[in-house]
Amino acid sequence: MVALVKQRRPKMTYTLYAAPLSLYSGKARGYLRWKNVPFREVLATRQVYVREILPRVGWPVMPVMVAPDDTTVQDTTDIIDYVESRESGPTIYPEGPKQKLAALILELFGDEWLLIAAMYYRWTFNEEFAYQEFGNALYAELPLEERLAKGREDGARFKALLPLLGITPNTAPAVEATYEEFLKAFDAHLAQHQYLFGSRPSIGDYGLLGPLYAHNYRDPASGEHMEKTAPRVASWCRYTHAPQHFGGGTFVGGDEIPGTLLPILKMFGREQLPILLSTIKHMKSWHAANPEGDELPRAIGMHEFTIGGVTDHRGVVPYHIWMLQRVTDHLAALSGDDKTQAEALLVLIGAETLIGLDTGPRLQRKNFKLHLA
Ligand SMILES: N[C@@H](CCC(=O)N[C@@H](CS)C(=O)NCC(=O)O)C(=O)O
Repeated sequence: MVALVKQRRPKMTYTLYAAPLSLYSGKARGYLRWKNVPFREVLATRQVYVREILPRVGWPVMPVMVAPDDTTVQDTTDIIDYVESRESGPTIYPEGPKQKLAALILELFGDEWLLIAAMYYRWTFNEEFAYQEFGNALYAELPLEERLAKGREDGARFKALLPLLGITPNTAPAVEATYEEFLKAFDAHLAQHQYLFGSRPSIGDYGLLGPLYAHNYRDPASGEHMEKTAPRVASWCRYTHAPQHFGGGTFVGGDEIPGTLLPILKMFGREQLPILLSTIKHMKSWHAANPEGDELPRAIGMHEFTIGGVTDHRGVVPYHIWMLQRVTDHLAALSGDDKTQAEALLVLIGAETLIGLDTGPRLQRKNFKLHLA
């Protein structure tokens, strides 16, 4: 006799609709585990999309979190900030203005720039595994052998996004070279520190965790490569995403930015920042051409970008500017010595353009979509 398993949403805990293969699910899950709040993870199957995600959010995406009072929260940044503002215990936002600045930058770098390497490595070296994983997550109710064919259909839609991310045969060697450079730098940093800023993880660690854990550690061929070339990064993936670990630790004293982080922060200044600046230019033109526009499309055309010295094209994504505005808001709130110190850091990492930057129309998330504020 087969037991009937009822999937009830417990009232006192958070629920995370997520899946093992999902990049941003790994980011949220790692954070919730460290924060040590009670939560249940529910696999985001097709049925769960239909029953929970679509009615709550209006479009298909994961992860989605439902709070104990039934509030729906979508987007990992909003999920983390929602929990941070309601739960006691240590915070993942450093108090030091420089560390907080670097942490916000690295969240953006992980979420949106390392995404390129995450998608490239999954679909170049782990394609069959990924299809099976799509099948296992979305069609968990089907017999194993039927899942692969279904997973192929869904996986193909994600693979088709590669050119929009600027991943082409032309950029592929540069994607590999810049990822190798990142791995080497992060591995060297982890020889000195447990996390980015000491023995406590920050919002920046969780930004990096998405691409590094769910794709580049967990996908078998990429994981093997990481174990070999950057074993400390593989170990960091394990403990940052670990089932339970002490939600404590401290950020290094004196608001110090470990010197070993500078090569990574400089990658942000050199590689990602120019695209963000170009995105702002496009956003301003879009706004001028759509003065009545309110909800933003997910992409507003294509633009030129350069990765590892190779130039190609990719989509213009307004969401990146929503995340950048978190960085510039933090900067704008600083004064006196804090401001001087933060600006000196930006100069050091080649991101001085961020000082006093006009980021274009103000953006906000409303009803799980991006809008002009
Ligand atoms: N910025 C969002 C991104 C979420 C996201 O892109 N999730 C992927 C799975 S890892 C997804 O569901 N994508 C579907 C889509 O974007 O249409 C977050 O931080 O939560």
